[in-house]
Amino acid sequence: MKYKTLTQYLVEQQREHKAVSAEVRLLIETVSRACKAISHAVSKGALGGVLGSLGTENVQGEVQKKLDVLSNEILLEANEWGGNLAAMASEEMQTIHRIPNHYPKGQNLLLFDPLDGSSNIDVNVSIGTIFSVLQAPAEAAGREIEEEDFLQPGTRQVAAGYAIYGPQTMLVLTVGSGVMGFTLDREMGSWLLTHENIRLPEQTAEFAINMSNMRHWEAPVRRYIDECLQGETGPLGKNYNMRWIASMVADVHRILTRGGVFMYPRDARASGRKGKLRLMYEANPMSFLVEQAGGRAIDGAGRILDVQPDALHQRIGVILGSREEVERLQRYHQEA
Ligand code: P6P
Repeated sequence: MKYKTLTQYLVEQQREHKAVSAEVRLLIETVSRACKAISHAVSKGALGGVLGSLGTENVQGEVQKKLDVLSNEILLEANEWGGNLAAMASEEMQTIHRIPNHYPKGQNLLLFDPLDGSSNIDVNVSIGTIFSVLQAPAEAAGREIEEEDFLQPGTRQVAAGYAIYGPQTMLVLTVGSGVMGFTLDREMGSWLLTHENIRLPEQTAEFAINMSNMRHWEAPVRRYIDECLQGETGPLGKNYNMRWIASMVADVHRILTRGGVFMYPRDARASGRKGKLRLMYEANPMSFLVEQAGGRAIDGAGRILDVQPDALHQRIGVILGSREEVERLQRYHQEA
């Protein structure tokens, strides 16, 4: 079977829908090349001397794995020279990364979690890269980009996606015209459009949450999970299955593929009061993808994409996936 390549898809989007400027097309192609390099490094594992920790902590206070830092460096180096970026921001860096003056600059802002789920690296479980593309605000023209220029609600994203480094390496992408899945053909080095117009099933019988945090959950989350656990004899009238990979990219990819609801809600812990996941480069790109596939994404009572950020690394509660389940959870939060 002949598959369309990522470049063909992006050129068509640029030509037909004007949803993609030449700058954004080049940016996505550059990010996809960086993800190929990260996939290559990840797949070497112990043979590449890239497993294990560096003994340092990132801005989140999390132990940095060698591959976290390597993946971050790959993305920075790949994107600095392209001329289509004004600046970048990463989970691994405290401050924004401006484009060096000897390179041309563009209008886009790129945010990424270079290697999400990295606690799974050393145990050979799927991990991924998450990215989000915003446009520099018009008032930033002629001046240096500041952190505040990144603080835009998720509805302003012009593109978002993730690469998942699993049994296959895939790139799942939206430019606002639905969600497309590309599988990496390692022999050709091409991203091939194997999953066109991914649609997230509106109903599900599968939830994903870290059950060990149950005692910390807020009432609406507790109510929903209790009802799921009651199975077909309970108010939801069906038996539910549970999955938790502890790698957001892998959990979200499963949900985009077969439905489900992913939950990392805020909770009563000091560390969980605002949630664990980061708004700008985890929740927003994943919410854009999920909504483009027909799903929903909320932080409790409200839509994640509407949240006005007030800090680059701010955290947020995340509930996303099959429309019917997420709308039920939103009702439970509103009734609380
Ligand atoms: P826990 C990985 O560290 C991550 O940021 C997400 O990819 C994942 O969904 C979550 O944290 C797992 O958290 O508390 O279950 O280990």
